[in-house]
Amino acid sequence: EFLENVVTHPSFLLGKYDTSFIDVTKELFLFPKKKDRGTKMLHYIAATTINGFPGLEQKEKPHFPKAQLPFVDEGVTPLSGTKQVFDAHGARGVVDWIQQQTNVLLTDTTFRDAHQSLLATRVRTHDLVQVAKPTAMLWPTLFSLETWGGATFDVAYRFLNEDPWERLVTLRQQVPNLLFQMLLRASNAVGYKNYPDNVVEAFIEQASEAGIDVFRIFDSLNGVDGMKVAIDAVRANGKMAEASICYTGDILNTTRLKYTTAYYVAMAKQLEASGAHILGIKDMAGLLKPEAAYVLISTLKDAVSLPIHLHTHDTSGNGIYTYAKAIDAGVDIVDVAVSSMAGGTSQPSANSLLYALSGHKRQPIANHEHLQALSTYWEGVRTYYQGFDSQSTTPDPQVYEHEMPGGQLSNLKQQAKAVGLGERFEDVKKMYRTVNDLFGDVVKVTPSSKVVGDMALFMVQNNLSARDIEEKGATMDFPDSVVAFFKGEIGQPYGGFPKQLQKLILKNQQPLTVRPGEQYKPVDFTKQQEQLEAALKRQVTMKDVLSYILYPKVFLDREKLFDSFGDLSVVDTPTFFYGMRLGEEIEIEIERGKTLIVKLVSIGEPHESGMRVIYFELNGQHREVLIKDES
Ligand code: 3PY
Ligand code: ZN
Repeated sequence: EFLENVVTHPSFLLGKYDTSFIDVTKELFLFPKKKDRGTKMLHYIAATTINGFPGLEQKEKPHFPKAQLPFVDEGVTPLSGTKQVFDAHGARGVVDWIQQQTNVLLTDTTFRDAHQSLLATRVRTHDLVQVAKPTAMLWPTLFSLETWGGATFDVAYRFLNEDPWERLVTLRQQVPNLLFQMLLRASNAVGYKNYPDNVVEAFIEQASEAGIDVFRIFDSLNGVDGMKVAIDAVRANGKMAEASICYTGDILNTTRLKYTTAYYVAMAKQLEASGAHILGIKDMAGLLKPEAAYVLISTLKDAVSLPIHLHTHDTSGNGIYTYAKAIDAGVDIVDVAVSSMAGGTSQPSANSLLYALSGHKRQPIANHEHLQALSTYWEGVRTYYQGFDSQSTTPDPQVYEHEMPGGQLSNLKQQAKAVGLGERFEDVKKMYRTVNDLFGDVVKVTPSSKVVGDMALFMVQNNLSARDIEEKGATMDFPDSVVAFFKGEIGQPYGGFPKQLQKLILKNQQPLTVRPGEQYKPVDFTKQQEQLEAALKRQVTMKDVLSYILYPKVFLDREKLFDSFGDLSVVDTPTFFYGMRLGEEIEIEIERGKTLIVKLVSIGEPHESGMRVIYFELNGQHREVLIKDES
């Protein structure tokens, strides 16, 4: 692909040239357009060293001890697991298999929800892929690994310069024995708004092909209609539909009568009738208290014949207790994370649960030492992400009042800071609940939780009370997400919208009364593909097209970054976030057996234009990179 250049030119090779040669031989100046991989990487490292990483305050690279990977023999294949049951007997076979187990089964969320809830979803494929095979080897008794979905999809493109599809395919290659599970927001797919049904269907098809076996499907307002489209598509692809109920409120609180046990039972029956293989209980904020868990799970076990999979967050500190009661009530599967990535706004600790159930007839089957080895690795990895770590690891029983989902708690804190309300976060949390009550007590999970969060910030920022909204709302401009919500664009809340408030917010706009997907025209994929190919000047895959439909700007921005810096998946995480220290030497294995040795030799003073020269050695060769100092 190198164009003809001076040293390869025939006249040059024959020694037939004088100075006029340069004037007449224009092709001498056609240098290769694309920088090579090493040069692109040096540009990235230089830019990050000088200008830092977006969202990280600290620029100077700290000294991180290298995370210790558990030793596993590369030549040994992991023990067979649920994936083999699925491949041999299909979804129905897995359901039967679950129902034959005495011991409670576990799903490990470390690869998805744990870091979404603790580390702002920033964990990179680089750190996941190394521990994927060890996890498969050391924890073959898992029901599933949650590896994908939720916020990981857009964060990969938006902040990590990664392709989430590639992540999935790469992980799948390392884990032959476990079911891969993802979180799918029903009609919102992995986005924040409703999409046409054919987008949701195509997304499920592609995710199935890339390696997902179990789809945990939920709707942010517990709307079964919107979930049905996704359930049907999952079944059509021969995969497992874990249709989920989002748990909110408190079934044992006799003063809150909207979300009762009867409400959850009715929804569970609808989901069973809609073709679910597994019933998920998605307690996204960790509101399910232990006694309530016992009542809910035992009632649901009687009401439906599906296996039940419980998901909670340990925000209150009561997670293990809730699981113990749910296990006594017969829950089939619970979600946990390895200890160093558990607790706080994340899932309860697998390691702790294993100890807690010593002597219990349903104690999960796993090996303490193996879980500890995995936890040790993650303890090391977690330090790399300290700049994103919410460090919300102490129990926050206040969650029972504010009801904010685990993934949102740290996120909203950042958002509050960004609009100058960092000092008033306590007010924001209280306001979150006020907004919930004002909106008629709604299910709060992505994206409905974002609506409530946006409204809470809006009210705290403008010093508004619920009463102010009711009295003066007619003349106010509300946040876009709030208007869209009251228009019915993410669905109809259970019990409907508060009518007065809806009028105040929508002014003269007419709300939808049907499922949003019903009024959308199907997307023309061929047209989208042509558009995208024209914009990128390359061939694209259906996966690219879907990402572009879900996140047009984010997808195109990432493509630009990729053009400038190339594939950064091989760069270690401390270097990815902080660049290099002066004099530091690192190794980058760009492919198996091919390693670049990079040394940062010196950093030149800025020129008047703000440009600086960064001097590297790359495999012993002197290299200079010119970077604009943005500080
Ligand atoms: C998501 O939708 O990303 C969630 O984790 C909701 O709890
Ligand atoms: Zn969760």
